[in-house]
Amino acid sequence: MGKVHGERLPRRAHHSNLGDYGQAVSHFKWGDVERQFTWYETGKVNMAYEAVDRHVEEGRGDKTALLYSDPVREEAYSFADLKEQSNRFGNVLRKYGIGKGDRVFLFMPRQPELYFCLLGILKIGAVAGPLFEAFMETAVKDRLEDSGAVALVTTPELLPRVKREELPELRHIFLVGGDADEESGLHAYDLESASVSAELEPEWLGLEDGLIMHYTSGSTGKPKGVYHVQRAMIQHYYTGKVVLDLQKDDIYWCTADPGWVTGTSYGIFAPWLNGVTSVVRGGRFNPRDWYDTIERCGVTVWYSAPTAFRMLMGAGSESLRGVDLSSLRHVLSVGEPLNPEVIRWGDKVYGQRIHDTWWMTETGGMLICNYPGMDIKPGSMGRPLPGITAAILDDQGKELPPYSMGNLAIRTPWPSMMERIWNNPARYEEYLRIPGWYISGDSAYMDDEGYFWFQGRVDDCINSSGELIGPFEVESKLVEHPAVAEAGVIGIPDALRGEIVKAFISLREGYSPSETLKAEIAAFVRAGLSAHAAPREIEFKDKLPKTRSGKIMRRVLKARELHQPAGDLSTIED
Ligand code: 6R9
Repeated sequence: MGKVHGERLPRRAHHSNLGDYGQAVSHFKWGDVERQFTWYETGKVNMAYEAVDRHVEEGRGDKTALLYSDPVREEAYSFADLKEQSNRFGNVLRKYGIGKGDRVFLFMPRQPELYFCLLGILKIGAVAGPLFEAFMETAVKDRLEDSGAVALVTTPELLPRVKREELPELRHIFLVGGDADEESGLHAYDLESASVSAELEPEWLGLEDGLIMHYTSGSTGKPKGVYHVQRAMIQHYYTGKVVLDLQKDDIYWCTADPGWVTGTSYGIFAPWLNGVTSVVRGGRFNPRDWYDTIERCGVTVWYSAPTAFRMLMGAGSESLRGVDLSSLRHVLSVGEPLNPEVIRWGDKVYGQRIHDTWWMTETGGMLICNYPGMDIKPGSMGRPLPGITAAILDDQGKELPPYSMGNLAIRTPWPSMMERIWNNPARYEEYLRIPGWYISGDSAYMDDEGYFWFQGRVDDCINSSGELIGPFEVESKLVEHPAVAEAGVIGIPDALRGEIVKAFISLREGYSPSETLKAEIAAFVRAGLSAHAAPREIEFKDKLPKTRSGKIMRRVLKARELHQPAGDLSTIED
């Protein structure tokens, strides 16, 4: 564990691992990628072994795996360090009888222990469930309850948000940086992991055995537990090579938190399966800090999101003064539409074309991308990964010709496709309602060169700063507030965040509209769910548009808000 070394890598000419796109597509076989893993020899795998132990066994143990920094800590860990720390936590979990298939959740800020623990969970074949640290009580409880998590890793600061008395299945809590209280199932992570062996035989798994769960929002119902299995490693490894263009000496930085799928698939698995050094920056976003991280660590490959790029763009040239970003070789984006304006700005200030990539929590890995060396059309998400077939379908499942807008669909299966929606097989089947295809919920069109262009979500989900927010979850929280009778939640366009949450609220008897009440209601959602789900705008209405069956018509609210035609109103109440 040394200090961060400021070694700068020479800038290299761009070369594409894909070579010629057409050739790569026609010669591609997933089977060739699988040869990379132990599975090919033994029929068994373990993600944590492939991402960490394997490098130690092959003589790369001293190589830096994790370069961590936040405003107070600055640490580096080698692959050998990660192996040891994850073995230790795996042994702690085994000591408490936790093993294959058990769900073990993590609720903590980005810090090295989060990564040790997540890998430790995977080592023993348990299923990891990372939760974003900004989640509040209800959001945490819903997810732990639905998943049936038996253990949680958290910190003393976040522990008060865990409603333990309502979670009978949650038997063990490991506190990072906290004291034990064994009677109530509270274990001190630091003491426990120091007292067990550093050696561990991983649990050997099949490709269909559990790996990780991420909760994602839908337009109705509670968040969905998207369950991924070991085979996802095939896609993580491959996309790390051909899309992230990871090479042996790269210093790679994915800015996403592991509470979102990008922070695990591409913040943990893709770089480490490829044996590459991964940068993790703790703390909050701040332009100077971010540029400083790139310069100090010598980041060569950088994967971030449109909102972050827009915020950096908004920070202006002042934030760039005196910083040297010449280490950057490849810059990528995911999570929301990447504005052509941002791409042009990236060309100018980073000397790099920002490469957009499209995928979802459910797809587990990248599917439609801009590859290094490829002609980029600003505004397009790019072309399907070799091995992936994408198409635009109408609602009956008919393939549409170029330039027709419709449902963006992917031919099933692919390696990192979710294995199920936890506890909800019916919801899983909805994605597969057209035989042979996965229906993404996005609308898009394809041009005559096979590039895909994002148009919007088919459902009511709101994409604010790259985070999908389910309107139903916010509405449910809103109506818990004593003043709120009914609530309808929509996304409205926002220059910085893509979209923001706007709530239309009808008040209960005895309450009257006021700015104070708006602020109070917004704070109520912030405290109950999370800051990003809280409405940034609230409008009080005497009555909300509803269907005759009583469903609030978000579509109508949205059309009125945006001064657009509201479409078919045949089901409206009055
Ligand atoms: C990885 C991730 C998925 C939804 C997806 C789409 C939007 C993702 C995008 C994009 C336009 C891109 N999205 N990438 N929209 N251009 N390059 O973001 O997963 O949080 O599940 O969000 O995000 O609407 O359906 P997730």
